[in-house]
Amino acid sequence: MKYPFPADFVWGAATSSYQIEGAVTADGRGPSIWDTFAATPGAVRDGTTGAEACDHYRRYAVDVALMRELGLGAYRFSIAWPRVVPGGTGRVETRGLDFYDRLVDALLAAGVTPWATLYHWDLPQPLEDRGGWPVRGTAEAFVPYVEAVTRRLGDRVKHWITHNEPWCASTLGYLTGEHAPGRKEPAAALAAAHHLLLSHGLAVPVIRAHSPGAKVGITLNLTPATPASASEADADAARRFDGTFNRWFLDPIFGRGYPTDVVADHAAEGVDALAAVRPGDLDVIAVPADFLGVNYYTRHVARGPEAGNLPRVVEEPGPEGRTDIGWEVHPESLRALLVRLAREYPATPLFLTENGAATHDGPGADGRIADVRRVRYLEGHLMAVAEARAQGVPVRGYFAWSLLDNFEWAWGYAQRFGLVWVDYATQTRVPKDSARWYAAVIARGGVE
Ligand code: IFM
Repeated sequence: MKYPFPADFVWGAATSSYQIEGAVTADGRGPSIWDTFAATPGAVRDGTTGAEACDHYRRYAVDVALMRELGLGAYRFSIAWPRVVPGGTGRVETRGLDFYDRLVDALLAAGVTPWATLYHWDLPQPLEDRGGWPVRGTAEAFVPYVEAVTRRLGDRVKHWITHNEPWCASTLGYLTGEHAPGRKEPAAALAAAHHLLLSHGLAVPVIRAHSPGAKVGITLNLTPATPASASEADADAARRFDGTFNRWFLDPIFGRGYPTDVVADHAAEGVDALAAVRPGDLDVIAVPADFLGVNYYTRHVARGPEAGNLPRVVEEPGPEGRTDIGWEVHPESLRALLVRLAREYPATPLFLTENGAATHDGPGADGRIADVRRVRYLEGHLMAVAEARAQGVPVRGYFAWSLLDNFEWAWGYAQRFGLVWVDYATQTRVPKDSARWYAAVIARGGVE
């Protein structure tokens, strides 16, 4: 085999609560910011919501059976805060916890290790009504929610991820307004990022207290920035993008505080990027974690400002093309990213907690789904992981995004990332060719 992986390598697939569960009013679940946002005209491109999604809340046993069939070693899912604490703070809804209890037991019975993410963007709406992530109280409210979940599941779930992609939750949610709650407030976005990180730091000891021996980490979406040319302006644009996308989250987690160059960029625009930071916060955020989760999809090519504009991301043709969501396919940037992480933030095991491609391929006349481009994408990126490992990078696992086609946020159902096709009208699941291919990779323990 050309690209072998060790026997203890974790082979998984990932999903998130709002994207697959549906059943948004079942068993006492409260509203989340995504229920509100998706119901806002124009917020989601195809006008859909996650109200039904893949109906996983009711069909989880079918989905766990699929995981077993594919030979997955692990399944990364997220827990919906509004199912567990519908009001954001206060009363715990036992029926919400019961669902995750059933799911975890089904996974364990199927030989699939559960990896639970505690926040994948579905903030209880009552907390947004009180200010959302830009308000410190939201970080504080995260702690009792985490305690309720880990008290209930911590005996069986031994892999915990506090947050998924705090860059998206803060920047898309509060700066560009493309995601819930759809606010466009630069200062609020910076405060949101800080409180997301603070809540991570506050949650880690709570998880450890209720889940003895657990491995705890956070997942960042890391997007390498390549300068469009050798010019100084393009190099500086790449530095800025790297600073805001990657280092703004990596550096405080690894105990280095917020990157001073990015703080200075903000100051030059009259913004105090550290306004929400209180004494002691950085120590809380820097709590040692057991691993770093890396979500990688693409790179950005950065070009310097033109006529007073800010630096921007430009589209390069890219030798390997783009997926149907428009993201450049660039596995080499994944290899380089992993090598860089091991060099600049050493001694932390890494897990690819998401990687995948959006392609529209659906069933042919024979019912088969020949998603050739997804297979090529996954193969190229797994080869990049193997190469990074051969260079000494401690990548210990890989989770394909996603197990199922699902609600792709502001795109609605118009983008399909699944290994498994979902017919939303009938809720039928059909494994695509990529699912069969991935099952073979898992069975062999590598890519040929
Ligand atoms: O669907 C999302 C997921 O929720 C977070 N990471 C990126 C995926 C594809 O956009």
